Amino acid sequence: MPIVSTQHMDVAAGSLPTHQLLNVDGKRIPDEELDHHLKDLKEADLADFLRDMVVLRRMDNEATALQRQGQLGLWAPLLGQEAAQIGSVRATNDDDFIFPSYREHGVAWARGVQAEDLLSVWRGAQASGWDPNEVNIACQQIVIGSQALHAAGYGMGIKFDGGEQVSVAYFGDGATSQGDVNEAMVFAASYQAPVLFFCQNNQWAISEPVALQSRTNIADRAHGFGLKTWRVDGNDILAVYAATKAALAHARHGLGPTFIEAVTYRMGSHTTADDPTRYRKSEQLEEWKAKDPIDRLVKYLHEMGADVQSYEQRAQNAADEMAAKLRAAITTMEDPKVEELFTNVYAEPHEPTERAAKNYLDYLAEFEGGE
Ligand SMILES: Cc1ncc(C[n+]2csc(CCOP(=O)(O)OP(=O)(O)O)c2C)c(N)n1
Repeated sequence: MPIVSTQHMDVAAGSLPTHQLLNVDGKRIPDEELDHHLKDLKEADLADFLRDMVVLRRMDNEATALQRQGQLGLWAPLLGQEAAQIGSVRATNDDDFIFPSYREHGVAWARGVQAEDLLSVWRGAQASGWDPNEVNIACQQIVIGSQALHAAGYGMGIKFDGGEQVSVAYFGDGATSQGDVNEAMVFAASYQAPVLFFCQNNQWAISEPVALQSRTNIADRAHGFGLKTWRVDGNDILAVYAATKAALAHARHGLGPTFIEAVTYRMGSHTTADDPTRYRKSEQLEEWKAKDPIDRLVKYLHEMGADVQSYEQRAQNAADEMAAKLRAAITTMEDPKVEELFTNVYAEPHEPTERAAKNYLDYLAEFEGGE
């Protein structure tokens, strides 16, 4: 496959500014529109953001290694997208309901999902690693963009019930080309439903660069549906947090759906089954390495005069603890029984499914040792 150059592709200059509250050197940039959404953030919260991102990056590394060691079937790395995920989810209320894609491990983890429960799905040991109603986050969605429809429907339900919650859909830049996402935005806008569409523009949809499929900024697409929209530096955790707070407040005030484009970069492969060196150049990686979200927050904490060393140590300890527990759980996890494939397909007894299960088990029994 040739490496696609997008340099000749002009993306129409967007009408929306890209908010950046922390520049790559960790210097705070005033933002008239978003600054007040940071007013309640204390130094301790920033230290927690740092811990979250460090733990998350470690989880991602561990998962990639576990896949390479044959312990997982597949993994979709989030390397580079830590600020986009942590900054947004930490701005939500616990009862805001989230509909994630397969890459939002950080969002699920921040909601209280244990790393081993997350990875159990990628091991093929469970169909869902958690009960969505316990943590207000749905299972990870592989069908691109369909969770946006679920979020729109949930948001309409909140509106009909007169609730205070917001429904949040996470998806990638590629998903914005899917009919489902566009239909979801139409419905959410028509019903003025409390829905936040949160797009992590990580520049790639597998091997397809964003400029190839969208000749405008992604944020400008959403703007066209009449959604209040922000475009933010997705590697700047303060900008992501503040914009998410703004979007959620908008919805809670009954002003309808919103859209955030968090501009970030997928530093790893699309999944562990992908080799990105076949379609992208290393210079691009170097460019984005300099914009690393964790380094940037560390620089800002230094600027503030915080005791960064102790915060980093605490983050490291939390990452080590998570990693040891994760590895122990995954490497000793039992394989599911074949017949479990057929359970939970229907809520009520379902004769054709029972017949299919019996046929399959009879077939397997023909082989020596059964399964
Ligand atoms: C409906 C559907 N079409 C195609 C695919 C195959 N597919 C898996 S990931 C992907 C790219 C998605 O890119 P993007 O939305 O930018 O998200 P990212 O993977 O970058 O997080 C595609 C086309 C799929 N899973 N579902």
